[in-house]
Amino acid sequence: MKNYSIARSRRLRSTPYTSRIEKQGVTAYTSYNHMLLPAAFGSLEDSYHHLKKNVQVWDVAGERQVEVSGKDSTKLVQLMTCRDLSKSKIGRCYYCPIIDDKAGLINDPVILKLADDRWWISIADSDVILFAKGLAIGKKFDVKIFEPNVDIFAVQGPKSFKLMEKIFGKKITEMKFFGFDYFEFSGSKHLIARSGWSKQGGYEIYVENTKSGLDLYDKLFEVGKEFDVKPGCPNLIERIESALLSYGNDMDNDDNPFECGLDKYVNLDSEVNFLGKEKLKEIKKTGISKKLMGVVIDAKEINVSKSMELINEKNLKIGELRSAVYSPHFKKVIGIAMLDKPYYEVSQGFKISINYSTFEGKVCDLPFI
Ligand code: THG
Repeated sequence: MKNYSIARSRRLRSTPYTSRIEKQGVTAYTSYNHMLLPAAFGSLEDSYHHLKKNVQVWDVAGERQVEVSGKDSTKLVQLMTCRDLSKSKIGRCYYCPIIDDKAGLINDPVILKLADDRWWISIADSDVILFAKGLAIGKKFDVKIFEPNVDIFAVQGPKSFKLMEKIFGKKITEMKFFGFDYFEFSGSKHLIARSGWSKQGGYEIYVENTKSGLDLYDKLFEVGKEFDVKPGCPNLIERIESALLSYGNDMDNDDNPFECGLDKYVNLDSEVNFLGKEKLKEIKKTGISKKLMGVVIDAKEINVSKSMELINEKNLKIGELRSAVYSPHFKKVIGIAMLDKPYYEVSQGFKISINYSTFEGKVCDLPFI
């Protein structure tokens, strides 16, 4: 496949880390929230093995924040998500589907409660800020909504704990999963969360003071030599093996949280008010007509740049493949697919055409085990 360069402009924003990762060997970008998001540093498979064994530093500044503050901020944030935030605590992160009145997914952010009247919505790739502003205007809410200057970088991998301990001391290793706290580095306090878009463990640093953040970025590479630290980015192989969903790839506004297996983050029995609540109750009663499932395909290679049809033995379309990659662990192509009812059953077989050849595959549960 021929590779094309991507044209830079103000619309496709650089991050404070761009000049660094370009010196460090980034080889591919994607775009995320109108910003550059690194997609590869050479071989995906080499990065995957390295991430599972060591530690990497990722420029994920594309995970932009939508800050909502003011008297009605909690009401607005709750209105946008089907997850009950009434018992949420300051200093915690919450993975929350954001849905519209038809229960269609708008985004699947991590929401941080900074104060009783101040929230950060750490968004996936869609313009949540416009949705939030529209709702606030329509509801006449007393809120301030804006995109603050926050540029996240992540430290991911099993050795991230030892590396971060060298800089911040033991306290940082005691933080619980999805907790956050403030840690001092070169004269600035940084919000650091135990989170990240991999299942290999690690942290995300929400950098507000760019100068100090860049010093910390450099320090991690200096101190990290003994842990074989490398630059990296969300890894397609690792994230599919770990079944971390990607908004815009695996699901979008035409899918609801039940169809995407996000049932855990839907609370219909509490008193809280959110968009799409009645619709979700109705869907719960009548049932879903499609479901996101895992698939395993007897192939060695795949490149998904649009939905690919899954066909049964009668040549009927039974679903569509939305993300896939060759997995060195399973030694097959694995993927995430939306299967139509009644085909969303484990062991359901299908055929798929990849580069004009036909391959056999099977449906399986998510996460893959
Ligand atoms: N970190 C931050 N912001 C983000 C992402 C992130 N915004 C965009 C995108 N990633 C949002 N999507 C996800 C998807 C999954 C998770 C986090 C963000 C995740 N899920 C855990 C899991 O599936 O095991 C646990 C969630 C829970 O149960 O609370 O971590 O990565 N800042």
